[in-house]
Amino acid sequence: MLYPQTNRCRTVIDLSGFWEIRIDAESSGEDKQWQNGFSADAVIGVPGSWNEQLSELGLMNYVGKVWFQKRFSVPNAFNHSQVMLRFGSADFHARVWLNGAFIGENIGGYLPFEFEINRHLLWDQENLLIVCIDNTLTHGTIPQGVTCEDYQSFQLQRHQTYPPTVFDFFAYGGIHRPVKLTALHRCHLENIFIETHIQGTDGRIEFRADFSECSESLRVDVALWAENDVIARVQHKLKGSIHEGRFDIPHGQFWSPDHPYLYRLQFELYQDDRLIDEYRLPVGVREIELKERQMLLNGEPVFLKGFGKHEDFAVLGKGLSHPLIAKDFQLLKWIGANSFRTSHYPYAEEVLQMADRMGYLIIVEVPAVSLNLRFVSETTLQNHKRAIDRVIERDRNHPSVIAWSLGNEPGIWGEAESNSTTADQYWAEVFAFAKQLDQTRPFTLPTFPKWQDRDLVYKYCDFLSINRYWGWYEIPGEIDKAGEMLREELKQLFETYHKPILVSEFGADAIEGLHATYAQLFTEEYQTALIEKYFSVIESLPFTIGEHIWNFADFRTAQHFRRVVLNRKGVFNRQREPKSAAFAVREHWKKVK
Ligand code: GCB
Repeated sequence: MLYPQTNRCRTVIDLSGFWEIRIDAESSGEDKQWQNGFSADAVIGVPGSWNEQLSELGLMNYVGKVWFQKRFSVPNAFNHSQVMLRFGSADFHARVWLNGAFIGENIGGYLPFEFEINRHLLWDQENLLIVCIDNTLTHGTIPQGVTCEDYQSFQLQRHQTYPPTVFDFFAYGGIHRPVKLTALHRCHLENIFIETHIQGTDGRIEFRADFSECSESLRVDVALWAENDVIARVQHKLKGSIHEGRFDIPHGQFWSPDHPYLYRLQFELYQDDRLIDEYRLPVGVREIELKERQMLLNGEPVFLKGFGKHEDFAVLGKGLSHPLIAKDFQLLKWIGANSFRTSHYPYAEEVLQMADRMGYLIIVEVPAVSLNLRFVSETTLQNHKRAIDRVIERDRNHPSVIAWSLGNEPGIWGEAESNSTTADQYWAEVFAFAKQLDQTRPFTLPTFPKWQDRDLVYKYCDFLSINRYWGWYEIPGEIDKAGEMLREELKQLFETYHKPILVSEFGADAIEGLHATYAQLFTEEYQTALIEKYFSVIESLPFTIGEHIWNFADFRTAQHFRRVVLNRKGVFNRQREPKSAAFAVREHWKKVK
């Protein structure tokens, strides 16, 4: 599914703005025919989570259904076009009606979905779009949901959070990314797949373009642009709905953090000599490769300096904000990072567009966070595979995406099932499925070493990603010992698997303004010292490929006595102001190549 683009043949209308909502705590909206329209409780800003935005209506910790409605008109010019309605994401389960007719649904909170709406559009009057969103998670969803009874059955009452979650970030609800209408010709480009290769100083772009079913005989022109010039062009008669081709680029410019060079592929579709569709796609030519001890970008070793992040901000929750994305990338530059992981779910497409432009190396994560293997069913497995398929399909053309993470910390509750034959089969199937979808990038799955070096996912990962909290959850206050434990553990893992290792999480909560002359948890000094200790260990080991601090910025979690409203492991606070650690990290990363 292509990202919406306005050009000579496509027109995009953004339905972001004020929508109306009605809370459906009893889940009776459909019986009451709210799909035909309802009297509203309030106005909501879209995109944006409902939680902080409308907390005064009791929505802060709300889990359940909320109905959204929006009226819109379409220009006459849309009349002869195919009209698509696309949601960047809605969390978690969305059911959609247009003018009373059910047009479809989507399950999964972090990926786009779209519907063709021509049959139900009204051309000469206002249209009524209704969306019912339910943010309830279950054992079968990705990510999984949890109940208070689950905590009890595991005798983990003290782990219980409100609202109950199995992961350490807030389960916001709402329409989180823009809702857009696109009008385009019935015969159009549906998807593009890019692969790039490098041989010496020459680059190669291989592409495949998928078209909607078109009966007429059509011509496809594909042009390769560098800056303002077309440097190569191919023209073909379209046979069937798939068109493949390639461009060889002698003495090419390659994409990297230091030189995020983007070519542009321009697809044009002609019927006789009339242009009926076009699409422009930025393309970075680059190659990722793993050796036993290194990650190579365009044949050169690269060391990942960066963070685990979250999509989270005051009032917006997970709602997309262009200024916030721009700010975060400025801070990443300022601090000297070159990389981050989209923990613990795929981020907005706009984030990856920015990463392509600014030269960031991104590990994109599938939203299978804290999978509990006792609760896993065939439905969970199918949903997991579906999420992988959709993430890879959405993000594979971005040069910034250098690896895929298929989840985070399965078996967090220490359930025996996470170390069983069934779990092994589960991971074998998940990794095999993922690897046939993309052979150009490595796969990983961050774990915490609950099973020491016996974690079942290690053998399937191309590189290991280790989340480690020595000096915080374990042996708190003992920074030197934390360093020793980390060193021993990483060496052991490398000796067992001979795969490069990313330390994908480490850090400490720090509340800005808390200070001490001695090692004291929650002070700014402790956070700084612990991060510096981890740096010294990680950088001294020849098989590590990077250090990702947890976290870039403080973020909201469900309520628990361990968290003072937020997880405070950010080196920036939630407003993006630096803590002391940010300055220390900046000084340090200036010296690390
Ligand atoms: C982890 C998780 C992350 C948590 C973090 C913490 O291992 O991957 O989601 O937020 O620890 O701060 O506890």
